[in-house]
Amino acid sequence: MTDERLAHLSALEKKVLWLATWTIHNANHLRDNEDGLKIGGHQASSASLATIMTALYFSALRPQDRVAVKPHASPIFHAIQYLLGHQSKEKLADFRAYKGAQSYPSRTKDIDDVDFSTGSVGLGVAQTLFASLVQDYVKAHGWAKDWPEGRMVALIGDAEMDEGNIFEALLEGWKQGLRNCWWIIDYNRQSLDAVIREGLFSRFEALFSAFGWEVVTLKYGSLLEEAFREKGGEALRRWIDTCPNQLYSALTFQGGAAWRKRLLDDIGDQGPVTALIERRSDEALARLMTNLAGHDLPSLIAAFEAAKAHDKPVVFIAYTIKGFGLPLAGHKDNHSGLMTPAQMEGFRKAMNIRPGHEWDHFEGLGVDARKLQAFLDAVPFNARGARRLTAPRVPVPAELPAPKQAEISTQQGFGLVLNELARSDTALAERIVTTSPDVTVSTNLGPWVNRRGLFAREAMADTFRQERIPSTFNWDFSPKGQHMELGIAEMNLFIMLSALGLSHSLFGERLLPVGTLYDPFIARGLDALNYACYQDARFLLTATPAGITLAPEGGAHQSIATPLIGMAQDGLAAFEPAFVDELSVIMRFAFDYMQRSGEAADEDGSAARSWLRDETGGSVYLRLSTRPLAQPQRTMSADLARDIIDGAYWLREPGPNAEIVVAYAGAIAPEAIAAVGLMAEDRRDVGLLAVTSADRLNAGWTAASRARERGLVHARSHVERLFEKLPPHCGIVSVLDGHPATLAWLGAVGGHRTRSLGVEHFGQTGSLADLYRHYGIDTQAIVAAAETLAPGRPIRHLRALG
Ligand SMILES: Cc1ncc(C[n+]2csc(CCOP(=O)(O)OP(=O)(O)O)c2C)c(N)n1
Ligand SMILES: [Mg+2]
Repeated sequence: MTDERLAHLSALEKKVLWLATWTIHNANHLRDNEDGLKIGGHQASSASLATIMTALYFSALRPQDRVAVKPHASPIFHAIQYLLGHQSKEKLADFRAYKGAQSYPSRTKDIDDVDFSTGSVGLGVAQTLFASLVQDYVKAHGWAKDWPEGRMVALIGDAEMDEGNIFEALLEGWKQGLRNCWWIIDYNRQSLDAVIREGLFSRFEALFSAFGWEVVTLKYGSLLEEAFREKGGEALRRWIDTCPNQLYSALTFQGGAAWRKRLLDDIGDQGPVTALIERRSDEALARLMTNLAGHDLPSLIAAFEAAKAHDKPVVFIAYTIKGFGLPLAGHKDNHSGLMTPAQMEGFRKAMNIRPGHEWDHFEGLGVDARKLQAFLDAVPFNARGARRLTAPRVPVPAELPAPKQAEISTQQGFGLVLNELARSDTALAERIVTTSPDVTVSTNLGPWVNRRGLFAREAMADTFRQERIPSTFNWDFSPKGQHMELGIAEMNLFIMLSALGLSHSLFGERLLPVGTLYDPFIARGLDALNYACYQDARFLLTATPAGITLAPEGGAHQSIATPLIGMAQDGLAAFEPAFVDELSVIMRFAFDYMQRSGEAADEDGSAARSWLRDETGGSVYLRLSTRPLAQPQRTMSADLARDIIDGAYWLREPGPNAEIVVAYAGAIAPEAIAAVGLMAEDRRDVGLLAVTSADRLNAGWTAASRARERGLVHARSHVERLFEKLPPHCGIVSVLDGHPATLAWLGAVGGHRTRSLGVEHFGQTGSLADLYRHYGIDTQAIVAAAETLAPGRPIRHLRALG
């Protein structure tokens, strides 16, 4: 590296640290008097990564490389993007404020080309690994020809390595032959609360080596390396190597005089070591002792260049100091530490920044601004400007096949629809990629996989098939396969979906990911699901089987809360169809919805029909069942299809004097239908509402309500239109195999008394009839609820049922 290049990089390192520190200080200062809330976490934590990120962004990275930045290093990231022209001064000045630069890098909320959102520690790390696998998938299918193969890079806090999902990902990465992935551990030996355990690095080394990663330990900077070569240097190295983390941190905080005293006390020999120490001023000694490789540009750049020679995954264990370059450096409480105004003034002076010039690009650097700008203009990473890609939409046919069986479950229906797609020769089928954590066959993906094969970069034949042993499933792996089989780790499933579902944006190639798992195990990967939605990844999640309907499986496999998750999870439209013609309509919608990227309408369009933000698109969650149901004999009309997507339709329209409406969702349909039949003689004009999406029905209602409150008096949502003609005295009994709160709000739409049936307590084994009875969601319970809600003459069949 030339001296000039190094000088430019050192200047940028300083500038980045200044800008980040100022951003945080400024934000604190602005809001000091407002709410007294101070920003902890960012200052020391950011400083720890300033050098590494300078070396990466201004030297090592290329446009095709993608990075997940440790959450608390977001000010450094924003500062770098500011210098590269992708972040505005206004957004930096509004850091953490309304619509300002985000506290943690956000793909959806920040304007500065964030590759992966971070915030919930551990998830961004794993995201880079799965993104590498997706890149391999895309390349192996012969796509992304114009976009070079990139490296997926994670900047990781050392305490972040405690998150279990990272280890789940490591194992999966090893199985799938991970390449092109760099993880850089910011080994500052500090977490949020404390100084971390001794010797953690050697565990990391062993662990990563075991999974086939190259381990690069970056411990000493070039100053230290030089000092070790002096006389007495070996003794100094030995002292550092055995120095406990706590002590190193404390001395770093205390500075040069403290280093001198401690070193002389411990290893002073009146000979070479003492001379080595005494040759240096306090300041120089402090600089030497904190010259860890993570703060040494030449060491970092050399290490990154060396690692570029191959595509093996590499972990860099980079020794750093939390708060490096700031007065907080090393203090164990510095996570929430903030520089005082006096300290900030000192820092400003040291950085030569004049008041009023805090945001100037080259203020105080003492280098030729034009040359530095020329250097910035030539930064390889920025050669293509912002790097967010797009991909055209894959056409979705007007209809997907609907299985015609007289009796069938939604889970079987799902398998059959995909099987029909697998047989077809359409762009849609080509772009679908399925994935499942060891429940491929048991969630009915088998037929699809039989036709489309499993993905692996290297072909691997199914030995059973080669040996001519009969088996229903063909388990051949090839680079053309379209199913990514995962081990049983739901976290991995969701992060994989997140990576697949961002392929259009990361690699410029649209994939339509379909992931399957058992419904209750959504909870196991819930934060990763939330993460995937937060960064706007697009996928179809099929969760099956669900609820107590899988009766003999017992409470450990029965989901209760998932319908509420479906309603509450932003970015995820949840459906729970009962019949497979509904499912086929919903799957068609899903493949289209996953590809939409329009602006959200402002909830002021008087033409809005559903009041849903459908233009923006999103991911879709299907809650399915293994319970075979007799299918309605009907042809799918456009109106019915639209109602199914909007969330509900009348399976039996209530009459003008309706006393009762039964609203059901999902596999409990036969009980609801039977109940309505039994009541028909004793209650007037009974209605039966099929709810296909409590989520969308509810969202439309709240949006229309908001619109009315803003003066759009004619705003009406789908559910309001459905209930328009219900007389005020009509009662509503809602029922589903899930938490009753899912549909309990229906009564609030038009002010109708409501009784909501569902499952509130852990399930258990038994027959379907046993369990529906026990939890009060069977026909008898529905009729009993209706009778209580709409008093009148006794419902004769109720007694017959009892
Ligand atoms: C899942 C999750 N749990 C807890 C937190 C709160 N948190 C933020 S950073 C952090 C630890 C910071 O330590 P480290 O990763 O070593 O980074 P450093 O502060 O040293 O830069 C914690 C516990 C979080 N962001 N995400
Ligand atoms: Mg740390």
